[in-house]
Order: sequence, then C-alpha cells, then structure tokens
Amino acid sequence: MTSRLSNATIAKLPGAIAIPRYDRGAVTPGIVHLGVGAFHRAHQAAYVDACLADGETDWGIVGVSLRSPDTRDALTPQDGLYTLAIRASAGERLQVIGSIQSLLVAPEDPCAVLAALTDPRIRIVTLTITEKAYLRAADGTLDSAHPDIVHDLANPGSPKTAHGFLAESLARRRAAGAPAFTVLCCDNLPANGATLHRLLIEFAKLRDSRLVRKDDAGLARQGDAEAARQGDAAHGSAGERTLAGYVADDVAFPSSMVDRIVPATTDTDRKRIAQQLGTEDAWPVMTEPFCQWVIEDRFPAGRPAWEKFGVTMVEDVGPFEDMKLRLLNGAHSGIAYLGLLSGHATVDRAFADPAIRQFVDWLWAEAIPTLPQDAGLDTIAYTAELAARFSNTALAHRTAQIANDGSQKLPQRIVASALARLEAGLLPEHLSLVVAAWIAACAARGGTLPEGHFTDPLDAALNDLFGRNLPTAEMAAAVFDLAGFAKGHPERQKLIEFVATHLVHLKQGGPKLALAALGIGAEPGSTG
Ligand code: CS2
Repeated sequence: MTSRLSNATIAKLPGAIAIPRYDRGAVTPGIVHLGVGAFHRAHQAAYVDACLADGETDWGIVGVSLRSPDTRDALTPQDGLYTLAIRASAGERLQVIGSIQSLLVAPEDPCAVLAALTDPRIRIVTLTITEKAYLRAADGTLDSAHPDIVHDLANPGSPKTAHGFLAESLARRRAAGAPAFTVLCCDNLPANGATLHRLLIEFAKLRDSRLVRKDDAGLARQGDAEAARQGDAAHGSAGERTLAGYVADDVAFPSSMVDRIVPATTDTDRKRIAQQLGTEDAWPVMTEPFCQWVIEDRFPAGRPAWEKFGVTMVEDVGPFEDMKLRLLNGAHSGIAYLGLLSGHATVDRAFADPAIRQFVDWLWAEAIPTLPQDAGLDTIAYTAELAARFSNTALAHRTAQIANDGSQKLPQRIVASALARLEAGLLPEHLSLVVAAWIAACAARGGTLPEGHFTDPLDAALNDLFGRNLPTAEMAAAVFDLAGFAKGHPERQKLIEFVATHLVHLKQGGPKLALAALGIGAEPGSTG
C-alpha cells in the first residue's frame, strides 16, 4: 500500500469511516497545543473537531511537540489528519480527525513556536506535557535549578520549556498590546490550572529579577525592561507591572479534568487501520468509547462551544479532579505495579486477576472517604464504570506504560489520600501498598522485569539507592526524601512504616504474600 491518508485521499475512504465534513481550508487557528501526543489527539482534538463540524471556523489547532519530531513527521505529510480508533471489547469504530492544522517541533524551531503563540488569533493555549514537564522541585515549587529553566532564563527568545514559551509569548503579546491567551492545562495534576499558574508566576519572577539585573548592566531588552524596572513592589500599583504581576492578574488559568484511556499505538494497530482505511496512516490513535472533560469556565478571550459536545463547564473542577486522580489514576497505578510484579502485561489481564480485582475494590474503599463529601459525587456509579473500562479487552493498555514516571504521579494519586486517611485516624493499608509496589517494581528492573521496562525521572538516583542495600525502612524513607512524598507532613513517618512493612512482604513472597497479608487471596501462612 503506497497511498497515505491526506486531504487528497480522504474522500476515497470506505463509507463506514467518519471523516471531517467541514471545509478544513476555511478554518483559522485559535488554539496552540503544547504536547501534541496521542492523548491530546484522542481527547481535546476530538472535541475541537466536533465544534468545527458544527460550523465553528476559528478554533483550528497548531500542535507543538516540545521534544521529539515524531508526531510532526507522521502527520505533516497527512495534512494533520489521523485516525482515531475507538475500541470496545465488542468492536472498533474509526473516525478521522481534522482539527490539527499544522505541527511544529520546538527544539528545531523555537522561533516558529513563539510566532504561533504570539499570533493574535490564538486565544487558548492547551497543554498535555505530562507531570514531569512542569519541573517541580520535591517541595512542589518551580525547580529553578533545572538546566532547562536555567537555559530559558538566560535565553528567553529560544526557550525549551513550556514555562519559557508561555512567559516569552505572554510578554511579547503584552508589549504588542494584544490580549493574553487563556492557558488551559490538561495534565493529571491536582488543581492543574492553579498549579501551572503558580509555577509560571515563579518563573516570571525569576525573569523579572534577571531583567532588572541586566538592566543595571545596560543590557536589558526594551519593553520588558520597562516593566521589570518597577520590581515586585510595583505589583498591583498604578505603574506598569512586572511580567509576574501581569501573569498573576491578567492571564486566566482555568483548571480542567481530562479523562480518556489512550494506550500506545502498536505496529499491529497501524497495519489493521491501514487495511480498514485502504490507505496508510503513519500514526493512528487508539482509545476507548468513554471520554470526559470538565473545565472551569474562565475564558476571557473566548472558547469553542465545547458544552454542546459533552464537555461539562463548571465553576470549580476540584471534586471531579480528586475523584478522577484518586479513583481512576490511583487504581491504574496500583494495577500497573502489582500487575507488573505478578506478570500481567496489560490492565485488563491484571484486572481479571481475582486478587488484584479485590485489591482495587479495597483501594477504592480507602480512597472514597478522602473525597469531598458535599460535592454530589456518585462514587458508586463512577467505580462501576471504571471497572467496566479497566475490563476492556480491546485496549491492551500496557501496565508498563502506566508505570512510567511513578515519582511524579503517586503524590496526587495515592500519597494525598493515604495522608488524608492517617490525619483522620484511618489506615492506608491498600494505598500504601501501591507506593511499595512502585518501589519494588523499580528495583525489579534488570532482574525479574526487563531493564528499562519503564522509566522515571528519578531512575539514576533510585538505582543508586537500591545499590546501597539499606535496611528496608531506611530505604523507604530515602525514597520518600528523593521523591518529596509527604514532605514536611506530620504523618510522613507513619506512612513510611506502612510502606516498609509491605516492602518486606514483597521481598519475601512477592505480590501474593503482600496481598495475602491484607487478607486477599491465599492466607499469609500458605504462600510459602
Ligand atoms: C494513566 C493515565 O498512564 C497513566 O498514568 O493512568 O494516562 C490514564 O489512562 C488517563 O489519565 C485516563 O484519563
């Protein structure tokens, strides 16, 4: 097969495949998306596609990769088109998405990305850059010593980080008298909009103070320097404010909760989709039927009519976000690490393991009381739906994929609920096993699990620690220090003790013994 999915070939696709039925040529860009990976393409881009099909014309997406050229290389020859394969145990439905108009690769051409971000037609910047790209230090503040942050402060015109791109483009828009875009974070972080807002203000403060210093040396750039000269003291005063003050007061950062399971595309998927399309698609995206987006409705520069297509617009996304992070993502991490240690390669297989299934029920029972009680959350219906989603045999969602970046994910998925329980005088026996299983799975790489089976930004430091053969409790405490888990929290020590106890069981008898110690599956004495 030599032909390729594109504007020219789309009309020839078999009739059962849904295609964009709007004039793509008439659409103008309105959104820049940072982190144009599979998740974005299964989620936000699909919602925007629905709005474009409904007749909106000014919300086309400019997709930006902050790291690799792979997505751009796959999609540019296809005019930005790709297939979304919506997979249920009962079968698959294909839909071609047309909302991505152009693709940029930041490391190749940061100027082009800044040009897109300063285009006055752009009114929203969305982000899915994954937890670790927010560059938070162990205490949650901006990691100002990170080499990319240091780089971006020294080279504001050619940034590498999302912070650098957002700060520079907002500064330029402000200098040009163009209104700010709204920043819509779509990553699995708690209070994701507020968190990014706080980090960007920190970054802007560092920029402001550099500009003041540079200005003293006669090197300041025009525009920003004027503002910077006012220093922090001018924040909120009648005079021109710092960039930090501008970001704090004039840029909206609504929080949002995003949800759709998106397993990595395999070559088998590519072949199957090509056969169904009758043409090649270099990077189709696999997903499930379920899709949810809850967004705080603060868009001073306007937004697509997402609410027409199932998006819930709310005042406060907090309760939805907590429920999703603690019940879906928390269970996902538990299934991933216990699944890996039990030899299960995919979520549906791990979830079909009666011991893991039981564990997840009890994990939910531990996490549910930590959720806001007065927000009308229907946790019974929610967990029932999660159980059905985790059982989807068509997804083949790999446990190793979810296992990545545990140090960045566990704080909001597991540690927060465990600490809330301890504070309330309740036990976090199941939640703490997820932390222990993460540590055990990290340590098992290169042993019972393949080397590099999944990765974590802390890998070098973790491997160093594992090589020191510390007593279990000391090792658990050292991992907590490294990852910043429960930093400064009065219940930290208690949580470490729970984790250490599980680690001893995992070491002695694997997940079977650790689960048996919780009364799941075999009795502790019978596992040998
Ligand atoms: C998963 C999430 O990889 C992971 O860590 O838990 O990507 C999960 O599939 C999504 O958040 C679902 O919305």
